[in-house]
Amino acid sequence: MAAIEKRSREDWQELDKNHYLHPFTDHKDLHKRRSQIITRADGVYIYDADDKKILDGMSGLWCVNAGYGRQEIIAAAAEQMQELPYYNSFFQCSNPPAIELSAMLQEISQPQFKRIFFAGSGSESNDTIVRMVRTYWDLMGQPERHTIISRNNAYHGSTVAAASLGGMKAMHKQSGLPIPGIVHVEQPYWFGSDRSMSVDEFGLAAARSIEDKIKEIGPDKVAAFIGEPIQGAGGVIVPPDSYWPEVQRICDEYGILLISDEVITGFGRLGEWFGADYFKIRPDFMPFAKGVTSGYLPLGGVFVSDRVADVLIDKGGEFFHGYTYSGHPVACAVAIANLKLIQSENLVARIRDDIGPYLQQKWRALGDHPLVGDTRMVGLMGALEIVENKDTLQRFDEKRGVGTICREKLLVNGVCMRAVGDTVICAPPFVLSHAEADEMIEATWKALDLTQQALSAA
Ligand code: PXG
Repeated sequence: MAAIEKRSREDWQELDKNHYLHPFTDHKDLHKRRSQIITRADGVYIYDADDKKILDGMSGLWCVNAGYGRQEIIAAAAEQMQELPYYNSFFQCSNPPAIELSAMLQEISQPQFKRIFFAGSGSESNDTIVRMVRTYWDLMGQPERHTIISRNNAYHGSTVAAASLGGMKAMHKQSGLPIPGIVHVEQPYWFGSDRSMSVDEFGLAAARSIEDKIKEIGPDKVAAFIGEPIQGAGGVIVPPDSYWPEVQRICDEYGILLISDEVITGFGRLGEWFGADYFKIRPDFMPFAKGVTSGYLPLGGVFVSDRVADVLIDKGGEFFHGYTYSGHPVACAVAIANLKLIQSENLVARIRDDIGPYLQQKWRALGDHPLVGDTRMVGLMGALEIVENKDTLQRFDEKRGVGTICREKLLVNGVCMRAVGDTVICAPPFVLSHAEADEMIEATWKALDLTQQALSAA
């Protein structure tokens, strides 16, 4: 018997409205419109309950990197479910997929990483890091090194610690966050600044806001700095070239731990295995999730550098932290199949040398549209800024919701992207063909035209 009943779109929408509380959703608004029910997917396309075909320009939620319907991944899950669907990694137990995956992850990462801690999501991975960072400094005899520096508008997840690390003001306001010992500095978003400095000057200034904060708090009280190599949920914010080298200098100079949040940028999205490789930084921790399984099953984790892991191991004592699903055998088997597929199809090099440059060039050409004030794309992670005045780069009044209008027009034209304010962002699957890239760009130009028409009609 099939686990899922076949129902009409309307029936699903009614059940959805009555029983399902969605993440990051204004339910009152949703109940007026009803949900878009996605029923199946193949390659880079998703299909809704009316069988409308939509090019998934967001890889689900930045995760379905290998594309949908990959039989190797599906088979790995089914086989592992037959063999051992679950067992825990507590009480001195382990399982082959978790062991194999940890070894495989160290092979594709920088040499300081030999050990992996598994979690179920990116948020859990960042919670793990908060606890591990503070435990590390305790073990080092510096318990006063407690404060973690993050950035405004960062996204590191939704649990209490991860949302505290994040710099989303609205999230903080809703639940009395951040928790103590987490502070925020400037994000390296030149376009969003007053643009009085050159891009590189601005990058240096944004990095030096970390140094200023360290001096303000006291260097002996700062434990770590966390940043996404490119901020994703915040609007695909690509830092100036001057930014990350200066951040690395500051972390080195003050001896603070560097955390590169690779939940979006990990596993190839920028045309290198990790964002840290792309920006040539040497982090002490890398949280990951999403692309490790191409989203086929939930899995997260943390690359822990020898600097930290050696202390945790050598000093002994129990680290009182872990999850039921740490090292879940089926999720780990799926990750192995996914990474093998990315390797055998050379998808990371394909982003660096082929589909990346191809899409980037076309994306840049969208900058000719009268509504577009700026475009940026690294690997397969891009953004365009919608502006009211192309010469002054003046933005629209945010109340007009221009980004959302454009996102809706994109959907009408068969492409799914995200809008962050008036920034339209995309992160398509790694298997995107040239023809599909063309289709994505044509739909975006058309959606921008339709947005312009809607604005002049208003
Ligand atoms: N770090 C980063 C950099 C992320 O992007 C998380 C941590 C948390 O991962 P989990 O698996 O706990 O969700 C994320 C998640 C969006 C959006 O709207 C982005 C994320 C999640 C939900 C929505 O762009 N990123």
